[in-house]
Amino acid sequence: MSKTILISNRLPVTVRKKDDQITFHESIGGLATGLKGYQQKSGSPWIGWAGIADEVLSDDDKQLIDDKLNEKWSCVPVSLTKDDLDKYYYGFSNNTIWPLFHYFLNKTHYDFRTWEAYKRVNNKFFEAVDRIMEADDTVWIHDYQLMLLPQMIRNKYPNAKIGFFLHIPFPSYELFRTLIWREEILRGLLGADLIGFHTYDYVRHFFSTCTRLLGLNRKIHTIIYEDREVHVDAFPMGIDYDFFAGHTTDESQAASFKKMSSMKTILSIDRLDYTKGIPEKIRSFRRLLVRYPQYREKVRFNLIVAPSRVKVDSYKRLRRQITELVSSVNGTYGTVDWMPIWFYFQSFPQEQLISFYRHSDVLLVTPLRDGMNLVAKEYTASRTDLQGMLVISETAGAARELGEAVIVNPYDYNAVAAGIKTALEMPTEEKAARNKIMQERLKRYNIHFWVRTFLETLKQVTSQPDIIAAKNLDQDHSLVVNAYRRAKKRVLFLDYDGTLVGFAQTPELAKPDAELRELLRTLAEDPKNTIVINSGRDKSSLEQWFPESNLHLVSAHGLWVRHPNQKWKMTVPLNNEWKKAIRPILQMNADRMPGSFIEEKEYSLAWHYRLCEPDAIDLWLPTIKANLMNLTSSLNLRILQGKKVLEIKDNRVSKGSVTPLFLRGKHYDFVFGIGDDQTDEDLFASLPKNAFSVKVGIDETRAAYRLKSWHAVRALLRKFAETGKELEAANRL
Ligand code: GDG
Repeated sequence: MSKTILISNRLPVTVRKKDDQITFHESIGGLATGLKGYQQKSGSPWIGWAGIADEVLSDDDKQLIDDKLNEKWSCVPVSLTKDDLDKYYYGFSNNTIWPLFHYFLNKTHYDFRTWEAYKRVNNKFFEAVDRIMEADDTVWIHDYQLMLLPQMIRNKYPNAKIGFFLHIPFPSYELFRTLIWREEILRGLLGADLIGFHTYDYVRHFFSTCTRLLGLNRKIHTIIYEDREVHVDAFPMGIDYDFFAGHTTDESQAASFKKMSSMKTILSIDRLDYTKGIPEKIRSFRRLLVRYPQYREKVRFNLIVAPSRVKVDSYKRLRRQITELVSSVNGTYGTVDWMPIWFYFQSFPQEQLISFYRHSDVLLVTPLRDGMNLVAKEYTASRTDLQGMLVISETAGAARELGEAVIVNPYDYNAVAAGIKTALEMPTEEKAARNKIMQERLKRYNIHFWVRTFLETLKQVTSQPDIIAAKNLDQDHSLVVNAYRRAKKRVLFLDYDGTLVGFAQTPELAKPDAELRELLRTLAEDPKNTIVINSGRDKSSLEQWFPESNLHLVSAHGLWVRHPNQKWKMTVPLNNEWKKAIRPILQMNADRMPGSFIEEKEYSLAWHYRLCEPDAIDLWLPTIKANLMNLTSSLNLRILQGKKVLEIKDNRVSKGSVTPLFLRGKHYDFVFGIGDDQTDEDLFASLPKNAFSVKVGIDETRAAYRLKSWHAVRALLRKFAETGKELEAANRL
């Protein structure tokens, strides 16, 4: 039976070793808590690091840890060395990706060694997956430490169902593009079938990055990547609502909180991190005391900071900065009876956190950037009395769902101070009304809902029947290879760019490689074969690239033909009068769209817009097309939508218009036509019914068959060549 494998940097269980004693502890954090419930129920294996460096452990320790984690928690530990942790975790993950994705460009460090470690450790995770993976398993990968893993798994398991969820923000394209390894990261992620983010803003940024950086096309919810559709959507992570709402506070704790109840209390709980805006929060609190002095001696601020990455210098500095700010505020405004800020640099047991939630009038969540922020949700859920009010910054993902809270700009101290005042003074009924709406939402979109919808969506997007009728030849070449073997007289029409070679950035780079030359030579030398290179390229490129005299060349989408040992011949007489009317229109658009240009071919005008801003194209293309339609309707012209190109061409010239020249009176018993873009549809349409028409890629087609990429085309052509050689050898015997 197929299983679902969970993968994250940390396991939900943390291992510690003290005085040679190995102990096991529950990991803290939203992700661990969130997925634990699902894992326990489903028995899914969970792959991750157990929180202890490899060097610290003896072989016996490792065996014990492996066994215990496996038996008791279905966990599979990935062992990481101190060097891995330094470079992959503290280095690339936390010094490059974390700051950049949280918009801290000036804290983003680049180091090739950490990038190498990131690749290496992602591969370690892959090896761990590989050990337990079966072909039809589902994997759910979590977070920014493992962004290369989806593609690594895809390479070995092309049919695996792969989901990826990013727990931190996905930044705007303008930020993301500054990353040195932007393309590798993006392609790593695109190995998944489903990519989930907390909010639609992140989804939008991801789409915009894929279209701009990789020139990919998108549909409403999907990105077309190579031969697959990658589904991208928002899945805001929820909390275990019933746990927080149903939790009973123990009496002794309630009593100690009552002691501070003579005062209004403001609570803040963050991990020590510069993204959380802790110094800014303290300054905002100081602003409250300055602007609204009536609150002096009337309010107590419980500032809880959970230690994190404490060995990192910048975190040490942040801690110092917080301590200094706290003592400055306390020193300036404190009195004999009153200390404004109570600073706790420690982690609390969860029950105690809930007590804090229940006894605080205001929760102040003001990160400068935060993927979601579960603390905000936990607080709101814990307030079963419907009292208390959340003040949250608009740059936390959770603000998108908690619109009834007081929403502030965390950089604006006056606004935050005013927000705290609003929350403190909000009438009881209003608080109740707002909290009720938020609680209803949190109750519904809880953690179970999150897990369920993500996994159901993954199942749905990976089990969609092939929407395109064409039969896929990738798994099984035998049908076409057998027909090739049986045939006595064959013709093969081969498109060039995107079919025989991959797409190259510049036309010069697209010239055939040695393997392709050899392959075509072998095929063309077979006396049973007629090999036609049917391309949109100009005559001189084809001539230069294919000097072999036994290939038939068709250039300019069928305008010119050159048979072996003959001269180029024009297939239709051209009249280019129409260009005078169309060119100015295209020129006007080209002038208005930076990055676009016009290419004039003998029989067509092509407007290329590959480098244009995709939003501008989405906006203008329909209008431009409609205008051109009007103009061309009375002429013998056709508008062709290619890949990032709009071509207006003489209707009599097409890749299909040349096939009769080859087929007429020839009685081929094997007709094969292959191509990857819109212009090849004319070829497919012109072939006889029993022909093998093959589309390369996943776009809609009238072809009968399909191959996924130019690599697959090469593989098939190699089989043709081998078959030919086998037949020849058999004949010689
Ligand atoms: C990432 C994203 C996103 C905190 N202090 C203690 C403690 N906690 C618990 C809270 C909460 C969790 O840790 C913190 O969750 P957050 O969402 O606030 O932040 P992160 O875990 O840093 O990180 C974030 C999240 O992933 C989920 O996708 O929301 O944006 O950065 O559950 O209650 N728990 C205990 N003691 C503490 O002192 N026991």
